[in-house]
Amino acid sequence: MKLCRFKNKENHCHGTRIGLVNENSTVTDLTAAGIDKLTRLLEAEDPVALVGHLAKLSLPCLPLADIQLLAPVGWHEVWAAGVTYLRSKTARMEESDFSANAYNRVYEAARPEIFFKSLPGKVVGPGDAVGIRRDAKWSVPEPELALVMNSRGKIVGHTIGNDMSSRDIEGENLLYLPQAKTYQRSCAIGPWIVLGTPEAQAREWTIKLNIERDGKNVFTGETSVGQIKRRFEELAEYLFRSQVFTYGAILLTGTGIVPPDTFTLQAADEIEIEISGIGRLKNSVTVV
Ligand code: DO4
Ligand code: MG
Repeated sequence: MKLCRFKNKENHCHGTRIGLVNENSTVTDLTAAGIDKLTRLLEAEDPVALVGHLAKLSLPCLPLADIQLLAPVGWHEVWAAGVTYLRSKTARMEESDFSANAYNRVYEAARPEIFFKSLPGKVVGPGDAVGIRRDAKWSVPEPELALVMNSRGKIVGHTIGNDMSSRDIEGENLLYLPQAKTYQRSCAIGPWIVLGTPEAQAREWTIKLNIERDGKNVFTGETSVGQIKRRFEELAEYLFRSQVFTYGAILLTGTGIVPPDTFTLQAADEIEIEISGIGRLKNSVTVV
């Protein structure tokens, strides 16, 4: 079951709506049944059963082509786990002058690396532009599986996240991590939330990254969710320790795809992230 936030392309006066994406490329408008926020579904005792019930009602249905998908982030703060893949650990150890050991230690430690990524209102949705910092020389996308948790810390769904990063700024000094990670347009999420997939099944999914420049492919990479070192519930449990998320939270689970060191994003590049059990998140690149 795929849940989205959308706007009707034709009629903007209806504002943001919540939808169920169907197999035949249509969207059932759940807002017509009084669902005006994603949290109304994600906070339910059994979101899959509730959406299943709503799907049987006679509700308006629109072609996907006629709507604009928005980031499926209501009032959720976005956080990110790091160094959860061996690939991320080794790339970061190489790029960093004197903090290399910190990555090694956190990869092995009981406590994961978790950092704040974005306020909900600042997340970029499908089709919108992600940003590269104008003071960075080495910028990359980080294609990541995102866990969607309700206010009780329960993982209720999955979506795709792009944890945009300035590698030269992080590599210069680990204390610059918030500047390398959190800036205007540094986080994209979408295209929708897939409900109710057990972890064992999500671990079978593959993640692919494609980057195009002037219509030509300049990077392709692939990894598997199964290579994430930590269990999803372990990450969720650490995020919710001594924290309250009134509307739930989204947690990016780390990257396992790192382009070669000679690669940096440029304005007008097109990034496509595909996760096999979810779909595709596409964004262009702009300098911020
Ligand atoms: O340690 C810095 C950030 C790590 C990260 O974002 C990742 O591994 O995906
Ligand atoms: Mg990351």
